[in-house]
Amino acid sequence: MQLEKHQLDRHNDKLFNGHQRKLSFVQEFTPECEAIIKKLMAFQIGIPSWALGNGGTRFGRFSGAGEPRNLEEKIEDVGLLHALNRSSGAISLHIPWDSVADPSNIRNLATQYGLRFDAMNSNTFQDQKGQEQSYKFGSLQHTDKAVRKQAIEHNIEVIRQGVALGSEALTIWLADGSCFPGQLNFRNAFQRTLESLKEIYAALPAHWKVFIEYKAFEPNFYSTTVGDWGQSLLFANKLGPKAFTLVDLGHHLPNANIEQIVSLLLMEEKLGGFHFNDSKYGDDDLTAGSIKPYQLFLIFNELVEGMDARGMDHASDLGWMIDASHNIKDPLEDLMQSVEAIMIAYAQALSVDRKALQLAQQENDVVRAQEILQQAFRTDLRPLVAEARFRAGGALEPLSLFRDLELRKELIKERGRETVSTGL
Ligand code: PSV
Ligand code: MN
Repeated sequence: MQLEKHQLDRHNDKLFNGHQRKLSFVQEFTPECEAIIKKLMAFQIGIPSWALGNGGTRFGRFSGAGEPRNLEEKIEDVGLLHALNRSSGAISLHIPWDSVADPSNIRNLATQYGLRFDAMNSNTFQDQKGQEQSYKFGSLQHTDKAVRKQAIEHNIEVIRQGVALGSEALTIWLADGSCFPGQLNFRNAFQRTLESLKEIYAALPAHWKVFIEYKAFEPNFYSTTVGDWGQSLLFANKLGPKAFTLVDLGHHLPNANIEQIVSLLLMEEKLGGFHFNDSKYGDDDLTAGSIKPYQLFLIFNELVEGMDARGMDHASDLGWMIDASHNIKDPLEDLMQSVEAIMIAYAQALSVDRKALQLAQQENDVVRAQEILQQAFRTDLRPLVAEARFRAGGALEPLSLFRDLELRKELIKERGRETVSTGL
C-alpha cells in the first residue's frame, strides 16, 4: 500500500497553522533551531523486520491482523512508516526469517520505497527445520566443532545475503551461555567463541562492520558468554577495527548506567550500533521512551557529546535501529511512537548548552549542570521534530494520519485477519 501525496497534503494543510504557532514559540527560545532541524532530517532509524507483527510471551501470543506475510510486505510496511515520518528509511533483516531468494528484486523494491538495508542479523539461537546440528548447548561457543562450523557458515551466509542487498554490517547476538553452575568452563567457552568469531570476521568485506551484541541473561540464566559490554568489548578489541559493540537498551541488569557505557565505548571508538527499546524489568522490548524517557535523553546527551568530540557524522557513523516486540499494540503504531521518542530525545540532546555544561562541570557546579540538562529535557521540542518531518515530505502527525486513513483496516483487507509475520 502506498500513501498518496494528496492524503499527506490534506492532513498537513489541516494542521499547518497550529503547527506554525507552536514552532514559532520554540524558535523564539531555541537559537540553534535550524541546525537541529537539519540534523533531524538526516537522522534515520532502522526498523527491525521482526517487529512488524505481534510478538508474544512464553505464555501466549495474541495475534494482530493484517500482519506482513512475507519480506515484500514487511518492506511495504516500513515504506509506509517512512512515508509517514520520513525517519524510518532503513530495514534490518533477520536470517533465516527473511532469507532472500531473489536479492535484486528485493533491493529494487526497497529502493522504490526509499529504504536501505541496515545491519543483517544472524540467528543461531533457534534450531531450524532440517538443520544437522543443534544449538541447544550453544553455537559459536559449542564444545563440538561441527556445531561451531555450522554456526560460522550460517553467519557467512548472512554476510553473503547482506552483500547482495547492499547492507554493510552484521549483528551477532548469541544466546550462548549456561543455565547451571558447573555446566561450562567460562574461559574455554570464551576462547572457542573468539576463534569462531575470527572466522566470521575474516569473511567480512572490506567496508563491512560486525556488531557484537551483549545481553545479561535470557535464554541462559546462569551465565551468558557475551553478557555485558566488557565481554563484548573484549571480543571487539581482539577481533580488530571492523568489530564493534552493539548496545541494546533492554540487555542490562536493573539500573545499569547505560549513558556511561555509551560514553566510554565511544571514547574507545568501539561503539557500533544501537537497538532502541524500553524496559521496566528485563528485556521487555517495549516502546522506546515509554518507561524511562529521561534515561533515553541522557543516553542521547552522551552520544551527541561523544560523537561531536570525535567529529563523527551523527546520521551515518553508528547503526541506529529499533529492536522491539509488540504484544498488545499495533506494531506500526508502536514503531511510530518509538521513532518519535528517539527523535525527541535526539533533538533535546542537540539543544543542550554544551559550553555552559562544560563550564559547570569544570567548576563542580552540580546544581547548574543539572539545570542545564533538565532545561533541555523539559523543553517541548516536538514542533522541531514535526517540522523536520514536514520539510522532508512526511506527515505533521503520522499517528493521527495512520488512524484517520484507517490504514490498518486497509492492510487487513489486502492481507486478511489470520496473518502471522515471521520473527519471535
Ligand atoms: C535478543 O534478545 C535480541 O535483542 C537480538 O537483537 C535478536 O537478534 C533480537 O532480539 C530478536 O530476537
Ligand atoms: Mn537486540
